[in-house]
Amino acid sequence: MSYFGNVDKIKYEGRTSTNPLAFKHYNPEQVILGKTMREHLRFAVAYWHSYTYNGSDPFGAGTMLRGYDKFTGMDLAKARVEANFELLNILDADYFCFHDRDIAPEGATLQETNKNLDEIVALIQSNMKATGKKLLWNTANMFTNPRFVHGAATTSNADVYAYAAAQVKKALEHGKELGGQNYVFWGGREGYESLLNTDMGLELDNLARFLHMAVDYAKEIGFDAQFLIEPKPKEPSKHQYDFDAATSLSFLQKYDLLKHFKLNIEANHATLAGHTFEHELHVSRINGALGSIDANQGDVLLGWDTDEFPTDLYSTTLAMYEILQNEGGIGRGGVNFDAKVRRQSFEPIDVVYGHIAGMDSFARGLVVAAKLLEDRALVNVIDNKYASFQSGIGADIVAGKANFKSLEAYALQNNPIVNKSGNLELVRSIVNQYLLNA
Ligand code: XUL
Ligand code: CO
Repeated sequence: MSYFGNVDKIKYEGRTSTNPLAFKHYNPEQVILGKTMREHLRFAVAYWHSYTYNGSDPFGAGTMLRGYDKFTGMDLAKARVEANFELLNILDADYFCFHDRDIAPEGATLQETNKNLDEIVALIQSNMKATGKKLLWNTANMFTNPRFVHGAATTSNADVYAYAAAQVKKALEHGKELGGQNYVFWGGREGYESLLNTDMGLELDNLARFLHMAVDYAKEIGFDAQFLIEPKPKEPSKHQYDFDAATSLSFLQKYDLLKHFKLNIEANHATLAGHTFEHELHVSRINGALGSIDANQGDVLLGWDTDEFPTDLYSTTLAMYEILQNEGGIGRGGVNFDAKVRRQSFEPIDVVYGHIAGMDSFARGLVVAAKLLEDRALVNVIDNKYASFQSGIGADIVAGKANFKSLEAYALQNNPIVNKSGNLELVRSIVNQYLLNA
């Protein structure tokens, strides 16, 4: 059975190709700065947007036409597994990601839900063995079911807290079984609507206790995945506790969790927080916490999480510029397409086009970013701008040899102060030149 119209594996045909079912820039085995594109990018398909999303929005019903829609329950879940491995093969993508509730339906009890999950995880595992495809990360959906109305690890109801813990325990066991590279926490309902009825201190303490329990249990069962927090400022919560990278890092530091967690940075979450994608990647990187990325893009005209496939080359270039400068690059993380086709792109082939667009955009970003680094095009500009810290009083400051008295003595005799231009317009035109020519 084919769910994507018997499409052959997508191949690289180069930038002059007009074949819509070919890569123009993603050439998996091409070596850039000592690693293949495949190794740099570690592309992953998101189960939820690719197979379970039906195109509905707050004003209208689902529009997606999918060959497995004729099934329900466990039959539907099994058909989606088949669709997943078919799409991974078509895209030549090595990884996928899922929430527990994406892959198997909830039953009437937790026991039944877990039984459903176990069965699908076993099916996924046999497909992974047969195809060599890998799990980039899994996570627990603790936001869709009404029981999470007040949150999961930050709920006001201890019974829900216990349920959430049971859910994550199971997810960690499945992550281990499937050899997951990472395990993600995105706190969809971990936030608040109004402080008038919220005990924020208790909620944050409980969230930290929850994460410590997850770390302890993973250790106990020998699941050595990298734990990741995915920051997002709002939606569905009005205020989410993992607002952005800096907020998440300060939470992790306060609760002594920094050594166990890195961040999964999503482009559209960055922009919702009033930052650029590269800002969030940069904050993570300089704090040694850049773990993985959710690759998508928002719409400047809309204020919500539109999760579009990334096609903005400026953004993918600056994202790859950060990733290439990260120690070990993307490491055991990857480029996960947390992206969905538009409601009007309802044919199965649109999911393929969306991924090709995203993969080519990141591949192009990788090439341009590598060239910018190789030529030190921006590094030289920055070195020049901060040259005053290379010698004299600046070198003393950096070496920790200065104090207020020595700085005052210097300032009193240093007249006039001369600043250098930041040359921002020149810098921007250099980036454009590389985007067009690299
Ligand atoms: C929601 C979002 C999630 C996480 C995983 O905005 O990005 O899908 O990536 O829970
Ligand atoms: Co995401």
